[in-house]
Amino acid sequence: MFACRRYGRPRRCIFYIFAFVISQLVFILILLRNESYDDLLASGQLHRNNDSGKNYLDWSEFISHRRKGLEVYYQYNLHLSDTLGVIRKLPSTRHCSCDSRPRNLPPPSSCNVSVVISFHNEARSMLLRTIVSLLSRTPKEYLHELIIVDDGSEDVTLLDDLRRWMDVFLGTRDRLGLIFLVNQERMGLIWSRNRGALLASGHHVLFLDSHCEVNEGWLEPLLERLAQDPNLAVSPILDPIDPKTLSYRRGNEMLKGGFDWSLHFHWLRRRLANQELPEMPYKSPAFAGGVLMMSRDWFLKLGGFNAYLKIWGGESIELAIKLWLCGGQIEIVPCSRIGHIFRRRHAFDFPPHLDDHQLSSAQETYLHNSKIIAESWLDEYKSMFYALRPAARRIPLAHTYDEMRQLRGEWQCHPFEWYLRHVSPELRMHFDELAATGTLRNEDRCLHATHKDSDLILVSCHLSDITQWRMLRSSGQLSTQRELCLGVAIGRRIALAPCGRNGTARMAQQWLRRGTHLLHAETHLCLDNPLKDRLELSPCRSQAVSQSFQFALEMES
Ligand code: LR7
Ligand code: MN
Repeated sequence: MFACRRYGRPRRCIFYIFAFVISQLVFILILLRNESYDDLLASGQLHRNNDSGKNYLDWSEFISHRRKGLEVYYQYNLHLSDTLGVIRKLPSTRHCSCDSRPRNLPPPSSCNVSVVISFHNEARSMLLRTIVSLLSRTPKEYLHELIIVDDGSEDVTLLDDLRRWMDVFLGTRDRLGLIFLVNQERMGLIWSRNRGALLASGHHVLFLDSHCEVNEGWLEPLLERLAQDPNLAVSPILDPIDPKTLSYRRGNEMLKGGFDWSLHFHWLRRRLANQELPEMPYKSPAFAGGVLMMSRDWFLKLGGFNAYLKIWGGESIELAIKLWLCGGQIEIVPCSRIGHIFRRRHAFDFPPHLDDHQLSSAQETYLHNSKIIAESWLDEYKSMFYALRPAARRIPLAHTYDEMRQLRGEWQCHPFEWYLRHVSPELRMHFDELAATGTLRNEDRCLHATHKDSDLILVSCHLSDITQWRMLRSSGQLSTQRELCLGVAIGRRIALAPCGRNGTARMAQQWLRRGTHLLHAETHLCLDNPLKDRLELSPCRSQAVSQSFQFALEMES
């Protein structure tokens, strides 16, 4: 002002100063907007943890916009998630040699990735941390696009807010495609992921849960493997994030993925071959859970996730069987690490679709999906599945088996026998070792071991969690899924005890099959149910109905 007065034209001068200040402000704003996330990371702004949500780009505002009255139970520590910040430093969990190894990567023009994240009722802070960890720890040039599917969540403004948030966050970052999809009605995880993959245009497609944090350098080791074999599909090692404390721990690279004859997922121990280092990629009968990456074309040629499956469950097991039998392979790559919150329970409802009162709708959905897998791929071995999951017989399927088996003909896929022989000796061993399996019936009741105190009772065979027994050929032991064996305790009492490996404990647990009788090897007495509610041992009588026990599935001897 003073200067303006001295030069005699105060009004015009004030106008110039005003214009100058405004232009500077606009310039600063543009600069801020254009600051890429790399710059933000470099300036340390994205690493500020535990600062009560006051992160850059209005993180706290974004997460506080949860629709009022929305009370969703997430099955993890929501408060902690909200206060952790948009990104945090993670411990390095992979072997140190992974950091220094030179990577032999093809150019991004021939191997970039589309990431598909489908979510149903995910906490905003959790979803955002998943996305930001991905954007921050993935080489830009290899990340082709991000496809986010809101699968009918209750927080209906989330996706729009996210879109705006990411607009600011990404700034001038070029080339990243962003696709936001909403399922007005919930379609379930399996269809949502297929929907995303169909729209994807990257070379590879990767599926991620909405409560993950990718660790440094997660993508390169996976890409390197896929570049070597286009029919391969890969999984990282999943590092567990504790749902209560959100602490990030190291996942075990000595495990591979597999499943049992009920078609439930299991981890299997692996053994290192001569000269094999634990950090080297290794073959696996199934994926590490549901996180997997493969060529998009190959995924779609195989029909994607089996669209006969509903809502949640089984899709990665189905894809694993399909891949192995139809010319692909699966590898787990220990140098790639992704953190995932393993929740103890489902955080969402399953829509009821049958009126089977014995099963919860979650169990029913899983059983429905498993039945489709069994009918589509297991050939004669499906009897194992039905023996262990008898309730599956009652579940109606909307499609014919021919429709479901169509792909097998088109791709000239191997029979399931091939999978047992070449991919999962563990599953085959279970088959070879078993003399009998499934429910154990005496007249109209089945023998059940209660979960709480492992009491033995005789109950309706339709009980949803009825005990599935396994009788081993070699030892004659009769065990539950919790590795408790049926034996004879003091006073000739029939009781359950931990399965003995050798010696007297094992002797007391040895049974011989004589027709439909179960003969106790040590005492030469037969299992009997004379009062219809309590087991005892008594001299064998060939015609006694109370001594006749049938397994759901009895193998040929
Ligand atoms: O109706 C639904 N719609 C969805 O979009 C139900 C769920 N979802 C979303 C959900 O928000 C989550 O992001 O689907 C994802 C998986 O559901 P979770 O996290 O409730 O279940 P989970 O962790 O037990 O999932 C495992 O099993 C699933 C079976 O269908 C899938 O295979 C998941 O990928 C699998 N997750 C993992 O193995 C963890 C690995 C991290 C990844 C990817
Ligand atoms: Mn999950």
